[in-house]
Amino acid sequence: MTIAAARVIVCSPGRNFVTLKIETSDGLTGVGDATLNGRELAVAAYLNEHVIPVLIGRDPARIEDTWQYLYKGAYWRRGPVTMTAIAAVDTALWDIKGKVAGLPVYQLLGGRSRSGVSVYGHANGSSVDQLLTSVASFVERGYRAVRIQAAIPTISDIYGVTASPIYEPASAAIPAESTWSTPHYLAHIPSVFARVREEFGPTLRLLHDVHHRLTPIEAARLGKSLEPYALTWLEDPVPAELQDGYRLIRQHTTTPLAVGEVFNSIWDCERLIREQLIDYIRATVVHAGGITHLRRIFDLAALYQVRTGSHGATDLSPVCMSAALHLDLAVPNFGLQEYMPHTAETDAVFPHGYRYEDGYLHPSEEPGLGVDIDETLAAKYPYRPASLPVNRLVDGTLHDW
Ligand code: GCO
Ligand code: MG
Repeated sequence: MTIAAARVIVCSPGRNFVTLKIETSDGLTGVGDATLNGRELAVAAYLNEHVIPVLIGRDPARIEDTWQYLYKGAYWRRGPVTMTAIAAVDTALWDIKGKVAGLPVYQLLGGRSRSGVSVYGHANGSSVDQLLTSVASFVERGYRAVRIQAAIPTISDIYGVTASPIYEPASAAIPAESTWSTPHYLAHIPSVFARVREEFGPTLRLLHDVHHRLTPIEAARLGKSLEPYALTWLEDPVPAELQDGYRLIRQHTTTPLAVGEVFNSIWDCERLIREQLIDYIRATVVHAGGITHLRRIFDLAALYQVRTGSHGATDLSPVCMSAALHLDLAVPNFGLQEYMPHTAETDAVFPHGYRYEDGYLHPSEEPGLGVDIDETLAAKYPYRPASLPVNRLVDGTLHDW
């Protein structure tokens, strides 16, 4: 059996997605997510111009060899565009291998290590009362872990806080601008967690995403001030390139740390893991080289008691979510999976067999990943330019968002 064809499908059923579909000489197909939010067409061009021509005629069973071929062969290693393109190929090949074996992919990864994949949802609100209502709606639906984001008085538009039920970071063709004030944020956020704990008690798992906006000493102070509320994790407290900062934060607080949604390879996190500077690694299939490479990252993390907490925002397609769930179910050191439901349009374009039930996601039991792309439907939703926002301090200085 050989790879007979491969094509890139760019569509926008509510938001942009890039998907790679590989076809074999035996008529099997496999899909991989290649969506890099706000930079979609760069990955599409990388796949079309540099990857697809070398895939044709290769043996689809040789997943590891294909991974090495694309990684080492490019010479220019790592980086989000390259690693997202490699991830798409790798994911599609695992899908095909599952179909050949007649097994869901998690069986090929060693089988089930648990009965379901624990997930967390996103609660937020423009007032604390609105936030509490949002948390309650997750608790009613069975969620045992909820990410808490709240508006900060005096800051009008903060990324990640929205009244809309559908979360969309890439809202405009030209980046939208939000504003930020660290003093106002640090003064407000502990009182938000106090209210949530008061209302929902000590056992609901609470998370919070700082989205890279603090300096290490500010993050240390935040972690300390949140200790009474026993967070499951504080996410991306400082920009991810500044890894020494994590040591400083660690010296001051026992609030657990989660990092890695922007990481592309094991080299981005090996020090954080090896020095036990983090508690959860948030790398995910689509941006970290596919199932093959993410498994390698997770295995390294397991040695250092770092658990997984894969990114799962709506800009990762149902193809990525399907792949992530197979890995989540199989690895020994799974922690928690982010889950934000997609729009009905997206779900229709990507028919999938995973399902949510009572706080858990369950991957499809079909052979392969259990997800596909309806290309006829996808064609009805052409690509629309959409950028991620930028963030400025109140004095106009460009800041991390
Ligand atoms: C999260 C993330 C997302 C990202 C988004 C970027 O924790 O879910 O921070 O909100 O900002 O995926 O494309
Ligand atoms: Mg995040």
